[in-house]
Amino acid sequence: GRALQPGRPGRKPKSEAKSGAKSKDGNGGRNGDRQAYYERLSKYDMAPLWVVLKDIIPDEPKSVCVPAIWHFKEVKPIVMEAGQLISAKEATRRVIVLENPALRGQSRITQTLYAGLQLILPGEIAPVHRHSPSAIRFILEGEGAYTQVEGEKTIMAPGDFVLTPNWCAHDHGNTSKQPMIWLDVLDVPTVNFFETCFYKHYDTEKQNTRLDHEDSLLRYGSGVLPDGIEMPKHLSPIVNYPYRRMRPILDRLARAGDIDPRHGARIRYANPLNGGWVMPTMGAHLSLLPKNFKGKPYRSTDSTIFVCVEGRGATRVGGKTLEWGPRDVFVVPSWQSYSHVAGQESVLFSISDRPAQEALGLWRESE
Ligand code: GTQ
Repeated sequence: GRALQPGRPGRKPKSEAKSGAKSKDGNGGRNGDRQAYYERLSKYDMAPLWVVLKDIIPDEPKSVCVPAIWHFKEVKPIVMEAGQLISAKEATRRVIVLENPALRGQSRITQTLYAGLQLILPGEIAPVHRHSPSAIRFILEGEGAYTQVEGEKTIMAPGDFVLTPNWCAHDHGNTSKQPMIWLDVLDVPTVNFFETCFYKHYDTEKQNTRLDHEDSLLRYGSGVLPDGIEMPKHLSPIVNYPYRRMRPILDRLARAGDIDPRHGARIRYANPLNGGWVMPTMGAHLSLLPKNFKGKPYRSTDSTIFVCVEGRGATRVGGKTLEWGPRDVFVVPSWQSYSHVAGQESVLFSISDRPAQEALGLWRESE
């Protein structure tokens, strides 16, 4: 992993490393003197800034990740094979990690986010645990499996967006008759960057269900709030934002002509307590691209993971054309201009670390 970090101090400088110690450097022999000096510095765990300055402080972001797409049709059979090899119980979570091709071996799809395809077969239980990384699930296929988050059970369907915030106990189970596959996105690389990860295993398989399906959606997502209760406001109390409830809102926006030239008719998943992002580290959108949509180019500093929910289209990014259809997952790197086109009406889900960048005053966008 380390070797991939650009400009890590201690790396041999490109320009001077190979010029050797003698005076044929067109620099009056100073390169040799410098090299000897760098070696002396190194013994004290010190290094010259001027050699790495352009790498550690580039003029603009140069993402180390690359645009990539996972076509569901291709990867589903391979994900299903895992179901023959290991149980959800033995694996704890039976997940196939999506690794950015430029970040292989690092369990990440972007520098800050982890993504994976989780498979749970009929009758299986993924036992209860909790951890500091926050998770979201975006349901790709299957219907009727559940997740429980801090005692609230939610039954999931394709397109549902489910939150498992930092340190909330969660277990999954499939009481339906079909396999279920969903996309997990976690802020694992971010949490590990700060070296703040904790994990707790429980001895019981399932947590006791205290709250019914959609309790939090009805309680907090109906335009009212329980009066007089104190609760943390930095994250959304809603466990599941069901597709069945979100999809008609996109139609309303599109019909009213509320269509962004870059993003289409787009909603932002919001925390009903303050209107902010659903979590401090990850934020998500759902957008409808009308038939024959030709999006204007856009870029922003948050590398973004997309999922096609409905329709078919393509995204141009970094000289590549990513052609997507239902349940395909693709990723757009930081500060690379992209544009969407869709021949038929399409729906895209997207998620990124934008809330974290905004909280730190770092986020930028441009045309
Ligand atoms: O469902 O709890 O993809 O703990 C990775 C770690 C899913 C989960 C992942 C996890 C989970």
